[in-house]
Amino acid sequence: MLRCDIITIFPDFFREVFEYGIIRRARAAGLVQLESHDLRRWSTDKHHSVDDRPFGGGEGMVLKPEPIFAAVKELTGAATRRDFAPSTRVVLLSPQGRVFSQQLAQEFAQQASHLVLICGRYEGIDERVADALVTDEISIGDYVLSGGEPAAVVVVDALIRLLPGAVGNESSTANESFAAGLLDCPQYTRPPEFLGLKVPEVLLHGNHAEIARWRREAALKKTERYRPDLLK
Ligand code: 9D3
Repeated sequence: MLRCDIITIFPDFFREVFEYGIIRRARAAGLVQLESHDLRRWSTDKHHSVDDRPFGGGEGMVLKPEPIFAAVKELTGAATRRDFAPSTRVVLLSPQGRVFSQQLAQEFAQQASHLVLICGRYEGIDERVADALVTDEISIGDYVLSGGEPAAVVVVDALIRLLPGAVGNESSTANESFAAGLLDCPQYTRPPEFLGLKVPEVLLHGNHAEIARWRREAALKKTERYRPDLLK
């Protein structure tokens, strides 16, 4: 059983998103326990503040260290990174992180028993969180989100489907496009002609060798067009 705790100022953001498809089934089957936690629960001042003005001046607010350290301590039992169990990963979702990948999803799925995801907001997070608490600082790509919450959903989704038993056919996760280094080939279903658009003739007959050749070619063409970086 993988335990996955999300620390956020918008816990309701996650209410429905984990209630569909593979994630819902994985939860119901007891493969993963998912919970989102309101960071304000660990704020100690009377205004329940979780942020403050940046030292040195500048725009916006910075998430304070104390509530985040307190949250991670309660959830993991350890005050800093030094004392985490090796199977505990504390992930900070931030634009400054290394870019998430299928390889990292696989590493988490294989090695982690407890994942704590910290969602950033505002202009940033006090860097002592990254220095002393976080085991992995992760971005999901080079575009600007308003916070770490959508990124946490992406990481959790990619990871859960890799847990043994989460996806019906075990070999289908190993076979996936990124694992193979190519994009998927185009797929078609009935009807063979729709709005004058035809399904490639070769797929309509049962020549499996020819179909396999066509699919490899088509996957290569798609990859060359959209993701030439994968071919290098
Ligand atoms: C690097 C941009 N920052 C310059 C002042 C501002 C900023 C932009 C967006 C600070 C925080 C955010 C919120 N984004 C995330 O928390 C985030 C994110 C993202 O924006 N893109 C890709 N992956 C991620 S993971 C978390």
